[in-house]
Amino acid sequence: MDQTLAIIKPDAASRALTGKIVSRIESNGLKIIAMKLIHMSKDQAEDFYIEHKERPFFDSLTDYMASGPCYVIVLEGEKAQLQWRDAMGATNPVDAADGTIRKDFGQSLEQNSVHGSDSPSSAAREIAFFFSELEIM
Ligand code: IDP
Ligand code: MG
Repeated sequence: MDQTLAIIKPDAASRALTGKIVSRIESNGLKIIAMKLIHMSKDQAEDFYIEHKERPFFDSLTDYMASGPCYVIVLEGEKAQLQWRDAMGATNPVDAADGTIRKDFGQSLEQNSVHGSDSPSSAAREIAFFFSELEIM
């Protein structure tokens, strides 16, 4: 079994879409093995997205991620990273396939409702960023 980190980003958490997104997770056969509500500081958002530090959208992205509460979730399932990214859809909601979360709920390229790790190594790093071993079932 693989694990991945999902985030219900501030735009979705603030529009009361958490239940709908959790329902998509569960109907895709992914299992929630840890979940908590957090409000990242700007510093924490910058650390989390460090791979994008040189990108022009870094400052705006990290402001947004620190703008309100979000849910961080550990998912378990076969090929969890791929499966969850399929359910999320393309980064830009305009390009996301029908039936994906970003297509249905995303508000813009930046405020695209959900995050998912893009590889086993990023999943390991991102899960350890938010959770201790004790917090994961
Ligand atoms: P991903 O979330 O689909 O893996 P990444 O390229 O890793 O996409 O970008 C991380 C996040 O940064 C995106 O989910 C989105 O919120 C934001 N983002 C990516 N590209 C842009 C952009 O060109 N303008 C504004 N925000 C962006
Ligand atoms: Mg990414």
